[in-house]
Amino acid sequence: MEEMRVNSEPARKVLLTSVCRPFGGPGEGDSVGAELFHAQVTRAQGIFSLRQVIRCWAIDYLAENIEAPCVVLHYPSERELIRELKADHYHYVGINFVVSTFHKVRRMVTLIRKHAPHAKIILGGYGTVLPDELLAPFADHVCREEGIGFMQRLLDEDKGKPILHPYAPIPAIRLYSFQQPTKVGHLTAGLGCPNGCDFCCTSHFFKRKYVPFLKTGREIYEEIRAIERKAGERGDVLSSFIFIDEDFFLYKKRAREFLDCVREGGKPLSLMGFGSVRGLSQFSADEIAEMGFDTIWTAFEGVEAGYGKLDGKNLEELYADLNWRGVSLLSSMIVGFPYQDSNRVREEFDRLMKLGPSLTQILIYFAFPRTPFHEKVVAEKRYLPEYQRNPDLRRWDGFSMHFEHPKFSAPELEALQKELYKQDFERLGPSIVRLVRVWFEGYKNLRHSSNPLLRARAEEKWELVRSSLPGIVPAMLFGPNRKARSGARALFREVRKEMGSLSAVARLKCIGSPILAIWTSLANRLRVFQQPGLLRIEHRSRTVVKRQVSVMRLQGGFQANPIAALAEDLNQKVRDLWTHVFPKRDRFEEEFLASAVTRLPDSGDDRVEGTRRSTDPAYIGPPSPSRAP
Ligand code: B12
Ligand code: SF4
Repeated sequence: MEEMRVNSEPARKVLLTSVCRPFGGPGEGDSVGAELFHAQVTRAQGIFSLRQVIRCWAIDYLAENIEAPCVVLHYPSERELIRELKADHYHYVGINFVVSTFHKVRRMVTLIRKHAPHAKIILGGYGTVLPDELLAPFADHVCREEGIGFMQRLLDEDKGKPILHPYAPIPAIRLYSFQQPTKVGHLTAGLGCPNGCDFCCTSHFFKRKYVPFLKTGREIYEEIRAIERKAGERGDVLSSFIFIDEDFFLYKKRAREFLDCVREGGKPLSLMGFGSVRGLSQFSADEIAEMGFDTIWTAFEGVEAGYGKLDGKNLEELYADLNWRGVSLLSSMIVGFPYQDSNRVREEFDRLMKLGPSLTQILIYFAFPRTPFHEKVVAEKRYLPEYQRNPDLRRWDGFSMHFEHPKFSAPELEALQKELYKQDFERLGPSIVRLVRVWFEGYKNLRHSSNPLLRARAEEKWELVRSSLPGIVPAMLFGPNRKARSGARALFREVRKEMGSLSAVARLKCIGSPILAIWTSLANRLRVFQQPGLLRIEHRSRTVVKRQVSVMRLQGGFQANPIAALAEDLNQKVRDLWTHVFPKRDRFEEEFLASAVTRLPDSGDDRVEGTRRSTDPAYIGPPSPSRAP
C-alpha cells in the first residue's frame, strides 16, 4: 500500500461509490442490503415490512467537503460502475464498505483496475477494521479514521474548515408497494461513542472518542433548519429526519441546548435517532418529545449484559412514558451472550415483548476485528473451526454464530434468532400498526397539553395517524393471527371514530391498500423489484447537469426504471439458477484466505479497551501487554 502522498495538482477527479447491487446473491446474507427495516428489523413481517433504501451518507459527506470535482454513486450495478469508469478519467476511486461486503469490493477492484487502470483506489468505512494483510492487495489507500480530514489531506486541500452537511435525503417509507411522496432528511451530528461496549465496531473504530461534526445544540438545530430550507428550495417535503449520533442524549449540555432551541423555534420536529437508556434517563419524557423525537433506537441487549449504557430508568417506566408521548422505540436485543441459554433468552425476550417496542432488532453476539470482544475470542481460540480456517466474511452480519458457546451450537442459536423475529411479529403484530398506535396515543395524550410545543406535536401526530389509516386495513385482513387482526381492527375503529367521516380519497386508499398488499406478496415471493436503484450525483462538475436526479430512484423498481429493474432481476435469477444447477466449489474458498481475521493482530498498538463491568465473568479487563501475540 502506498504511503499517503500530497498532490500539487489541483482538481483531481474523484469517484466515490458504495458497493454494487444486487444484494442477496449466492452466499450473501439476506440482511446485507441497502435497507435497515426490511433487512434487519421488519424482516419477518412479509407484506407488512417497511421498505426504505438508505443511501450511503459517508460518501455524501466526503463529496460535500472536498474541493475536487467528484461523482457519487449509490448502489450502482457493475454495468453502471463500468460505464462511469469509462466515461471519465478518475484519479481516485473511493469505496465505502463493511466487512460483510468485502467480497463485493474485491470484485469492484478488479473492474476498476481493468477499466480505469490509472485510478488510485481508496477503501473507507467500517470494513477497514480488516487487517492490512487482507486489504492491501485491493487498495492504494485505506482510511481508518474520520474520512473528510483524510480526503482533504490526500488531495492536499484546505484542512480544518467547518464540516459542511450535504443535502442527502432518502425516500420516505414504502409500504405495500405504495411509495409516499415525501422524503426523510439526514444529519450526522458526530461519529464514534465513548461507551465502548465490547462488541461495538464504531466505538472502537474511533478509539472510544466521540468525533463531533456539530459541537453545540444550537449548531445542530440550525443545521436541521438549514436542511429544511434546502428541501424547500428543491420542492421536497421532508416528513422527518434521521439523525446519526451514537448516543445523542449522553451529551447532556448539548442536548439541553438543542431542546432550548426547539422551544425557542416553537415548531415541532420529527426525528429518528439513537439513545442509550443511560442517556435517555437524563431527560424527562416530555423533554424528549419536545426535542422532536418520534423514534428512538435504544439497546435492550440482554438483562445481564452488564453494559454501563443500560443503567438508568426502569425500562418499563421509560418505554411507557415515551410511548405515552408518541415516541416509538426500536429496541435491539442480543442473543448468544455467554450467560444465556435457551430459557434465559426466552425469558429476556418475554420481557422485551412486554415492553412492546414498535420495532425490534435481534442480533447474535459477534465480534468485529479491533474490538475487545474480538481479541478475547481470538485469544481464547473460541472461533468455530470453519471460522479459524477461513472465515466467510459475508457472514459478519449479526445473523450467524461464529464461536463456540457453552449452551448453543451455531444452528441452534441461528434458529432461535429466526424464531424470535417470527414471535415478535406474531405477538406484537405488524410494526405499522404498532407505530400508528403509539402516534395515536401521543396525539390523544398531548392534544390538550399546556405546553404549546407538545400541542403542536399532537397535531402532527394526528396528521400522521390520519394519513396512515389505509396502512392498517391489510393488517385487519392479513395480520399474522386473530389477535393481531383484531388489534388492527380496534385501532382502525378508534381512529375512524376520532376522524368522523372519511373522505372519498381516504376510502379509495383503504380499498386499494389490500390490493397493493397482494401485489407486494407476489413481488416478494418472485423476488422482483427488491433491489435499490442507482442514485448518481455530480459535485462541482464542469459539465452542466441537465436535471436533478430524483432521490426516489434509490427505492428501485417502479421508482427507478421498472423495465430495467425487471431485466436485472431476471438476469440475476438465471445466474442463480446456473450456480444452483452447476455448483462449483465456492470461489471464495478457492481464491481468498481470510484467516487473518481470526488471528490476533500483529501490532500491540492496536489493542483496544472495553467496558464490561469488572464483576462480569466476560470482562476482559484493560489492555495488557501479556495478551500481545
Ligand atoms: C446508516 C447505516 C446503514 C445503512 C446505510 C449503509 C451505508 N452503506 O452507509 C443501511 C441500513 C443500508 C446499513 C446496512 C448495513 N449495515 Co450499517 N450502519 C449504518 C450506521 C447506523 C450509520 C452509518 C452512517 O451513515 N454514518 C454517517 C457517516 C457520515 O459516517 P461514516 O459512515 O462513519 O463515514 C465516515 C468514516 O467512516 C469515513 N468513511 C466511510 N466511508 C468511507 C469511504 C472512503 C473512500 C473514505 C476515504 C472514508 C470513508 O468517512 C466518513 C466521514 O468521516 C452504522 C453505525 C454507525 N453509527 O456508524 C452502521 C454500520 C456501518 N452498519 C453495519 C453493518 C454490519 C451493516 C449491514 C451488514 C447490516 C447487518 N446485517 O448487519 C448492512 C450492510 C449494507 C451494505 N450494503 O453495506 C456495521 C458495519 C460493521 C463492520 N465493520 O462491518 C455498522 C458500523 C453498525 C455496527 N455498529 O455494527 N447500514
Ligand atoms: S452505546 Fe455501546 S453499542 Fe451503542 S454505539 Fe456506544 S459503544 Fe456502540
